[in-house]
Amino acid sequence: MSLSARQEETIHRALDAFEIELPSWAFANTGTRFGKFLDSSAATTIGEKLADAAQVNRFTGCCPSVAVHVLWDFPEGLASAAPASAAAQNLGLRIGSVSPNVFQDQEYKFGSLANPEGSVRRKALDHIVDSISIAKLTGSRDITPWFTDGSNYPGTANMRRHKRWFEEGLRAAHGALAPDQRMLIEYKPFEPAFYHTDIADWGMALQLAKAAGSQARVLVDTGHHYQTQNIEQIVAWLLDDGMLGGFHLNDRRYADDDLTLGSIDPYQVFRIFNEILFFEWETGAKADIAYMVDQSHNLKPKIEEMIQTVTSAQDLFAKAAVVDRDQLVRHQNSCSLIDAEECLKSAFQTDVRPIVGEWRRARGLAPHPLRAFRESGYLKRAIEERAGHAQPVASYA
Ligand code: RM4
Ligand code: MN
Ligand code: MN
Repeated sequence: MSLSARQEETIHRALDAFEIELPSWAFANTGTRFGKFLDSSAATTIGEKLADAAQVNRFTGCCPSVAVHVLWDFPEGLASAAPASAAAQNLGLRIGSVSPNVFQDQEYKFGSLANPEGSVRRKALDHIVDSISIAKLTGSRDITPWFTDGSNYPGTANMRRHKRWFEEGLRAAHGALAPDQRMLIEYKPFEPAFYHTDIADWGMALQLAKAAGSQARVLVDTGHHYQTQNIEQIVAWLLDDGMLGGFHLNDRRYADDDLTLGSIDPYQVFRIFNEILFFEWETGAKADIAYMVDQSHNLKPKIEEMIQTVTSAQDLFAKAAVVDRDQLVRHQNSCSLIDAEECLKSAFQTDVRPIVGEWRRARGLAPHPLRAFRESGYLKRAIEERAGHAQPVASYA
């Protein structure tokens, strides 16, 4: 399919409106539960993580914010907020979503908001409320709690009581939000709880979001689904109910592998973006969605993997933007199955890279961000400056 001037214009407009938030933890040495391989250019401090994120933004032009994890990035809690914001600002960035951490401390061995011990439930709630205060100081709109609560063996936990503790805890946390803040509730089918997880799927997250209050939404981490699950249908339903808050973008071959977005199944990512753009076309309203990356770059060079991620997301978003909506709806209405499917597929098969390159040029960016980053010499300088202090920092695994 060759592109008309109108389609090119559509791609430009879609990319103008497409911002992606980078995760601070993707620039640090992360790994699997079997260990971490050190990368001598990896960031260890929040300052270094922000500097690396700024490189991604510099070459892609679409990543103005960085998601943070309170315990990993703000060791001094509230006191870390102002310096981190200032550091971000100096780099042309801002601090984005704030993730509380109620899964790492020893007290959380048997859960956080659903711990049978009242004092631990209280501690978890206090930490989430503190995280909301941090988010107020950093000017962050979204709080993104993720919970490991659940159980590992049948008979060891009262699932109904856990559910009620979650309703109670999330409602209390919601009470601390400023009027313009949101709480995005993430779900995950398993790990580290392997028998039952309290917030295991989108239905549970949706129900809890509704119980928590009017500023709560669901966060869809693309890796947190069983194989063959129809993620775009979940997205379509949440959009229709006004309950889709945002994404943690990544890819997976099995589950929660935190691989590079689109590396295993780019058609899946395209279908998700297609549902969002279809919704926007039909309603005439922009979906209020935070697009965040959540990946663990344990083998690839971290900044390069992030540039690869962001440019893949832009390509797939651009492909979704060129779906001929009028034609697709006509085919759907007349049940012309082959024509409808071919209409969708021809957009996916379109080579949008020249137009995405044009979009970059028009904004003063290099047409090939990865190449331009490699030519900048930043990585070499980072390795020299950081040599000797590369170490695994607190993060997953
Ligand atoms: C979880 C989930 C959360 C992330 C943690 C570290 O699997 O994806 O978003 O914060 O990992
Ligand atoms: Mn996630
Ligand atoms: Mn995950």
